Amino acid sequence: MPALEVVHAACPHDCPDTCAIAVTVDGAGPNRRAIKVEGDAGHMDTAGFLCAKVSKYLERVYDPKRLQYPMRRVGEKGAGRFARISWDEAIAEIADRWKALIAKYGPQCILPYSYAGTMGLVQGQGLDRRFFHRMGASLLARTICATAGAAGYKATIGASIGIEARHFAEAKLILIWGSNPVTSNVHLWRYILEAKRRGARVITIDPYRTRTAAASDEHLAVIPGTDAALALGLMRVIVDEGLYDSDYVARYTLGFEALRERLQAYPPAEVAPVVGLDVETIVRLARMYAQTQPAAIRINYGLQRHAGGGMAVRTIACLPALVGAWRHPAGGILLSTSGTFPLNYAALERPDWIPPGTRTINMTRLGEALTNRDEQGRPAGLDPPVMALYVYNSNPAAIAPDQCQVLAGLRREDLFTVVHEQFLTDTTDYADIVLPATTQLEHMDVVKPYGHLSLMFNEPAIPPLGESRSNSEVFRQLAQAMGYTDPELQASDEDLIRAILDVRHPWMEGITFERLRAEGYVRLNVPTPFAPFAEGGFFTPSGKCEFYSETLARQGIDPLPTYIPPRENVLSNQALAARYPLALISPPAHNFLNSTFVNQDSLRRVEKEPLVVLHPADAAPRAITDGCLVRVFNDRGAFCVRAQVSDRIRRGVAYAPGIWWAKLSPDGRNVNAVTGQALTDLGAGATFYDVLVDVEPLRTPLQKA
Ligand SMILES: Nc1nc2c(c(=O)[nH]1)N[C@H]1C(S)=C(S)[C@@H](COP(=O)(O)OP(=O)(O)OC[C@H]3O[C@@H](n4cnc5c(=O)[nH]c(N)nc54)[C@H](O)[C@@H]3O)O[C@H]1N2
Ligand SMILES: Nc1nc2c(c(=O)[nH]1)N[C@H]1C(S)=C(S)[C@@H](COP(=O)(O)OP(=O)(O)OC[C@H]3O[C@@H](n4cnc5c(=O)[nH]c(N)nc54)[C@H](O)[C@@H]3O)O[C@H]1N2
Ligand code: SF4
Ligand SMILES: [Mo]
Repeated sequence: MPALEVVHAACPHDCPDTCAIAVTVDGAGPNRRAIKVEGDAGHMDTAGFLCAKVSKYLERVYDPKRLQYPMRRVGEKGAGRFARISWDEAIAEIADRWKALIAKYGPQCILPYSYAGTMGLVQGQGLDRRFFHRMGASLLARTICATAGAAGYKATIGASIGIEARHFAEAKLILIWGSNPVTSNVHLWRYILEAKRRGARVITIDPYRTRTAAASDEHLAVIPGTDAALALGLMRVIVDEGLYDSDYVARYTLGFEALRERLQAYPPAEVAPVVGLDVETIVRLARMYAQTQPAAIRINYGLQRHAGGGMAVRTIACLPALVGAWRHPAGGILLSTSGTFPLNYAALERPDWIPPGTRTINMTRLGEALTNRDEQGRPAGLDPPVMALYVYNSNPAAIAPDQCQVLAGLRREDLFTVVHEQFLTDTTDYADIVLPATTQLEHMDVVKPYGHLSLMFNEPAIPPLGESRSNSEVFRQLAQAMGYTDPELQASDEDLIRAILDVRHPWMEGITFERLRAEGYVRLNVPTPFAPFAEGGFFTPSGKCEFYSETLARQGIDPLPTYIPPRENVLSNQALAARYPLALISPPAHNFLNSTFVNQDSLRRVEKEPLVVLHPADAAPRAITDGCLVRVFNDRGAFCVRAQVSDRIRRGVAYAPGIWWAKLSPDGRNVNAVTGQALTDLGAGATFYDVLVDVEPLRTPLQKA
């Protein structure tokens, strides 16, 4: 019997933690099997444990429902009926259809659609980018998650760089702001618990009493989308009471006087009703924040899924400089660490191949792009129209906003849709051709985390299951079939990793392919302890923390922090609120990762079924009782779920954790039936949590859509 072998892997999921995984494998050749996945104890930040989801990764890899061979549609679109075909047939058919469409409409009629099914750089943004750039296909703006916050953070700080996760353990005050680390960043939570043990105070700002909020010292249940107003109110108190760090402000910030002026518009008494907290709480929080050092803020993407999401992140990101929190490694703010990695994306993706003038389609507006109609039904004027869609690393039929319009687009008979997937998802149901994809155990990759500072190597542990192929392998074959002879389109996965690492930067010194592969993960050569802005050195044009941003001014955007109310909110849109009085948010479920894992029986059993949580005071007048089936609706659509009546949610807000597969939901629709395609102020991002709805008990028998 051959000895067991342990292989270095890295979690591919869209989660800040990017855990180091040790995979135990048994056997050799085609019979090689993975028999255990566990956290790699050698990695400091991920600490040898995996979350509830990925500790069950082998169930996913060996799930009998895994796609094993290519298929062609035999039923109508949406029915999900397919017949097996060979890879040769599949690739030839795709290339023939694309060539014919390109001849008639030009290459921009082809739209790639992908997001973060895998965060691996090779399988997520390597040959796919090269291939579609070479083709001249429409570009996709990948805005569905984080662009608003990234743009807002950039305006203030200059780059996605912040407190290193491990330093949270040394903070004395931690604000967890629009973030639920117990669920979505559990390895940071470990450091926060350590800080708590050492006496830190932890305050969570969230409309819902999440697991994180419940385990915090204090929970402030704000009204969704109002965080910028809260941050401005806090700054007003800090400045009025002279609690700011005048030395840090003078040396390392830009625009303090203009900010001081702006704060005149945000006295706590006016902020309080907007954010739904009382004046005393705002004043107390401001004093505590300014007077407790080091103070760490963890913001995440939850609070930027609103009309003013970019400005909200920009505004909150001003706080640490105002009080000089950055002086200490455990002081400051963390949104994402991704800007700390100076990788060679240009070599990986070859943006220089994009034909000049190529259009960009915003993935958040997929419904509009596929139907060539805007949300009001007017012609959207896309010329050429989108005639072919190639989906990989994403499940847009479940995760994209304005589901009714997305599905109307996917149902088009004249749209040629290819979906490369591990499972038969909501999206594959609309595919003309389905291709089987490998999982993380079956392909090579390097993953760049956004919650810590190590680059992670993923060694293939087992051969591909059935006939499944990795994303990069499929693009190599498509390139051949399309007659694209560029050697760059036949690059191996190893070549691609070497291209990414080909940079000269002190933080990357000594980080080679060989070393990554041998060690499994390597921390960037950043100074230790990492206190990036202790003495200024921000990545903004001025090198300072920019309270005033000339860059924004030049784009015609307010150069100062400001509060942009949600589009759909009881104060800012009273006409709509009269018909749909409840603000709906749909953050991550604990046991799913976006729509991934919803079809994994053991995890779905824990989540039980899709639900909406309502406050007792909102449920009672609607005759909604705990456990009854309800219909959640607005002008865009409706979906049916079970109601949970609980004071965990603040009054006036409904909470529907996502992202269930529509076909595994009571009426064949999920929460994205009511979300919209409107974009954020900065970064053109999605506004998933900027939604008004009403909820009613289900009166008619359920019907599957
Ligand atoms: N278990 C699990 N982990 C995940 C995911 C998952 O689906 N499941 N998804 C992954 C992905 S793709 C991402 S982007 C991250 C997201 O991670 P987070 O950004 O942490 O995710 P959200 O849950 O969207 O937002 C966090 C909290 O913000 C609250 N919130 C919503 N709107 C507002 C607001 O306006 N103001 C304030 N203060 N709070 C608000 C929500 O109630 C939620 O508890 O998580 C990743 N990790
Ligand atoms: N209502 C609402 N909607 C939301 C959100 C919300 O909070 N509320 N969150 C939004 C956010 S933050 C995000 S990031 C998006 C996430 O949206 P997506 O990035 O689409 O994420 P998933 O739903 O996890 O779907 C990823 C798919 O990729 C597949 N996949 C995994 N690995 C591979 C691979 O190697 N190759 C191929 N070809 N496929 C692979 C998986 O099987 C899975 O079906 O959803 C957004 N939608
Ligand atoms: S999903 Fe996040 S916490 Fe879970 S194993 Fe992956 S990186 Fe770690
Ligand atoms: Mo996300």
